[in-house]
Amino acid sequence: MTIPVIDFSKLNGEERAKTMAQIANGCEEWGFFQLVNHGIPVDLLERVKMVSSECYKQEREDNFFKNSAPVKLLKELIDKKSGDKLENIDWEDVFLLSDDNEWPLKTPGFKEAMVEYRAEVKKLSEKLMETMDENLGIPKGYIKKAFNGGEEDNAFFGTKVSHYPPCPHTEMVSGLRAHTDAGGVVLLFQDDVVDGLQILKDGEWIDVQPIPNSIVINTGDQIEVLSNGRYKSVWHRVNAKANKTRRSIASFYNPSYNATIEPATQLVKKLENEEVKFGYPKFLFGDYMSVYTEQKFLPKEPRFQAVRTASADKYDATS
Ligand SMILES: O=C(O)CCC(=O)C(=O)O
Ligand SMILES: [Fe+2]
Repeated sequence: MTIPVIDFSKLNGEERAKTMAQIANGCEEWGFFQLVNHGIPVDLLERVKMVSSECYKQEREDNFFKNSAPVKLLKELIDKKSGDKLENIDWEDVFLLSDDNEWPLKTPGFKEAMVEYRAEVKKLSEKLMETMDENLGIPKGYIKKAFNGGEEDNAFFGTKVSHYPPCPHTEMVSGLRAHTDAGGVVLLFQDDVVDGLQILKDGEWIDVQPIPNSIVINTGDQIEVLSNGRYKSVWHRVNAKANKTRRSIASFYNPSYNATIEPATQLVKKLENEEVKFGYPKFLFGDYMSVYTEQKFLPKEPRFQAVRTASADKYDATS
């Protein structure tokens, strides 16, 4: 079984309806799909691969193996010979690029390529959200507007550059523990050849097959809430590999911390009070993130419950 692969360029031609249906199916039945011909220039993608690998080698790799927490903790565990696994840490090197944080500086061309890439992938995420608006039957621009809290360009757009270094004991630690994503839409530029990402589909872990220069799309908890459960966020994880380094660059289009998230009114039938209690909550995304930070690797339902309780005095839950 493999996740759907969708030719995004067909959205503009005769096959628009079919492509929209494929995207709807990807969102509803899978929560994950891959886009090919997505419009991000291949030469830019090639530069992004080059500068991120270079940056990892020059500025990160040494430190990972000499000083990082997962390396130290794994070594301690091996010395103990207890047969335990490392449950609370991931075998990854990761840093975040946003509009207002510090970026790695030493790798020539890194900043230029990543600024360009982030602009392209942000454009793609906005196009994609419009296809979701249309498929859900909500007004064009609804998701973007909700995530921006009604203001222009207020959403959070972050790019997480990850490397999963070779691991001497893949049975003792995960590359990235299973989770659903907190935010909106995630656009992942994964390694051309080294696999490792898996999603949980009908109770089974299946590989997200690498396709060079494709972009893997998945939706987070906020799209689940906004779509009133039509587009469910899906569990995924990364397995550590023994002999290879895997690169992945995940860009997140997330709500701003002060955006209010709730199911779109068009998607909510008039509910009885009891049902309202068990439906999706209404909350500030910042409040959700306070819960998520503590509970990222746990099921999402208790997170929705916790943020409902935390928000009860801000919003009347029955209105
Ligand atoms: O590295 C990957 O392939 C997935 C990363 C991921 O799931 C995340 O950053 O939330
Ligand atoms: Fe994720």
